[in-house]
Amino acid sequence: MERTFLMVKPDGVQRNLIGDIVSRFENKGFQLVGAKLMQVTEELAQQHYGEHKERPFFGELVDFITSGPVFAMVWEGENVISTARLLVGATNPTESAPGTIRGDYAVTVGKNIIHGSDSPESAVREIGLFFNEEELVSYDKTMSTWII
Ligand code: DAT
Ligand code: MG
Repeated sequence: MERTFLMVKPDGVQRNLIGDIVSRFENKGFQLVGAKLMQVTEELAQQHYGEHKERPFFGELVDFITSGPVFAMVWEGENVISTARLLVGATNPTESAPGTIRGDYAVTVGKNIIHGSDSPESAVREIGLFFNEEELVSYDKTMSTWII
């Protein structure tokens, strides 16, 4: 079963959006397999956002993601990587549709509430950066037969 990495960013934690965000993915039919509130270190931030290190906003991005606790999660489900990106919404909140997390809660690209892996390769890489294998729990829910 496919897995993705999702993370409520420091703005989402400060704005008390963890519960709402978890509910959206639960209600959709995905399954939580790991989660923790944590402080991202400078080193982890630079690794996580490594693909953006030449971009002019890289410094701000690292400062922002380390500015307060984040809520890191791993979710499982059929096509969860691409579907979670749909629920998250476009990167720039000026373009993210109402009904998406960013569309409903965010105003500027620098404070866009949530991260979601953008591909199977990113998902594997990001899950490995944030979680140990022992922190992820696979289990069956009887409800899953009503979803897929
Ligand atoms: P996403 O988070 O949708 O995967 P991304 O990987 O292109 O988007 O960029 C990572 C984060 O960097 C994004 O969530 C917010 C920030 N960011 C992206 N483009 C930016 C820009 N032009 N100015 C400031 N921050 C930006
Ligand atoms: Mg990205």
